[in-house]
Amino acid sequence: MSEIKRLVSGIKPTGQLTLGNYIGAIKQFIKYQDEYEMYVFIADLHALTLPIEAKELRNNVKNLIAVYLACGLDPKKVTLFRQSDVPMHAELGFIMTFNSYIGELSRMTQYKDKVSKIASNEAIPTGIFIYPTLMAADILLYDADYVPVGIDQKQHVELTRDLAIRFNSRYSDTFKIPEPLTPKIGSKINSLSNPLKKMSKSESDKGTIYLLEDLAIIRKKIMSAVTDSGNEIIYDPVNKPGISNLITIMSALTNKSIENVVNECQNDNYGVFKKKVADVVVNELSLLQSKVNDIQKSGIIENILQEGSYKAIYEARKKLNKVYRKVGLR
Ligand code: AQP
Repeated sequence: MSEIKRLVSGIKPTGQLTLGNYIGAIKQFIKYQDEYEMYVFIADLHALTLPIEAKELRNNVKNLIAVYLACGLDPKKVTLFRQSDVPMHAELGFIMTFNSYIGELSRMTQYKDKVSKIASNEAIPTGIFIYPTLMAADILLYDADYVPVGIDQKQHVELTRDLAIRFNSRYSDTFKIPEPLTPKIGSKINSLSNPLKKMSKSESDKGTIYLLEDLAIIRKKIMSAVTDSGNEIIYDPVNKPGISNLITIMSALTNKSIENVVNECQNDNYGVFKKKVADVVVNELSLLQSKVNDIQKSGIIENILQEGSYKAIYEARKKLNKVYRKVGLR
């Protein structure tokens, strides 16, 4: 009998969750929970990478866990926890930082991207440089076989592999080498106002759909999404990124292939198609929002997090003890 594979993933509570997080990550988690053993966490330590108000962080954490549950993550199947409740993440993160090289961290596209957004007269926070080593620790603590990520995070899983291989060869076999698992459709949902750019929760603009925002505003954002020249529903991400992004959203939310979506809508113009996309998104998010509301009122969240953290601590401690023995700290 083949052993059940293990998946680890998390989302950082840096802001309100977006449709990109939903399609690229959460919907995938729901799909995988019946097939794999899963550890899903709220990456609250990662949320400190850039300055954030304590009150806002607390609020984001509360919303994130409620969204996880409302989307159908089942705490009986998935170990669901808050990263900072399991101190081994920070401890192994420290070891991983010392196991990394400045050159490889400087090559991370996300780092270069984040630095490029900081004004030249402003200081660059160290966090945006070293957070991939914490991410490596998040993954390696649990012997993950797979890490479900959107395209933007794939490079960090590759770095994790490099760090694990380096540690294993320096000290002896300690870590499982994980692989990224990227969804076929929706691994990068782009901004509605700039379809060449990823939809991100920290970039608050009219191109981002937030899962918990007013449904009328969501509809308006989709209806005013930037589209391309022409008026035909054609999937061509290079030459027609705007309409292709909307087709991807439609495909991911209806579970239809890109070809099916395009065939079904071939007689639509952009306006008609946008309305159909808006209907699908609003319908899905309206259900989600009412479930989130119920969950937040129910008071079950803290218990679920506590139970999840016990399980995670048990696993993480075993791995960290092993690491400490190998490097000479025990
Ligand atoms: N636009 C996206 N399309 C597809 N997948 C996405 N993910 C994020 N944005 C998109 C996936 O969501 C998971 C959690 O991401 P995260 O919040 O931990 O980090 P991130 O990728 O940096 O997300 P954001 O929204 O862009 O956050 P900020 O703005 O704070 O940097 C990951 O699997 C990610 O791939």
